[in-house]
Amino acid sequence: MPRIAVVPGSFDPVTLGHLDVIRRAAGLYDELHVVVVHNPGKSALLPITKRVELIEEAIAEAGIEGQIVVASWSMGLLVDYCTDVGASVLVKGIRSQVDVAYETPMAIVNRDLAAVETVFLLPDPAHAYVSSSLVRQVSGLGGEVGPYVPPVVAEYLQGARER
Ligand code: COD
Repeated sequence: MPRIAVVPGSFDPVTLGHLDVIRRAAGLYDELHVVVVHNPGKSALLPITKRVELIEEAIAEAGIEGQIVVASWSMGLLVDYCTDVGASVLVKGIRSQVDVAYETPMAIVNRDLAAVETVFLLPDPAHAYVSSSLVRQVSGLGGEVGPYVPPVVAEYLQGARER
């Protein structure tokens, strides 16, 4: 049986921190689904279709090896997506105690709901402070986001500012 995992997130936009988690998760599983999920607790910058497109381009640009599917999910519980594609694992990045506090209840509920386990990966220290909200803020105020995001995302945000 192939080992299938899901890396979910808002990815608004995908950052070098996300890409590092995707790269390492792709090395651990036979098939990886990177799934863009709307987080009702956050106000979005990019439409979901654009986030999917940027993730696909960033993965290609970075030459990340492995069988990777990029998708979005808005049909209900994330574990329903997992069940649909035969995934038994969610992979999430943990940067701080704040992430632990946010992710722990969800991990327990997802295991209760559908026997989907959550695997937490610690960040690459080089990107541990990077978040999409930081990128949105820097970009919105006209700053340089190149150190925090894949080149394709930096180009897109620069273009969006000039339009
Ligand atoms: N380094 C390492 N990991 C990182 C970094 C970084 N620099 N930045 C972000 N991450 C990790 C985050 O900790 C998270 O695990 C993941 O990457 C995605 O981050 P974001 O910010 O793009 O996405 P979030 O946190 O807004 O996404 C939250 C989800 C939508 C994934 C979450 O709310 C969820 O799992 N929802 C499920 C909805 C559901 O079914 N609920 C019912 C049962 S719980």
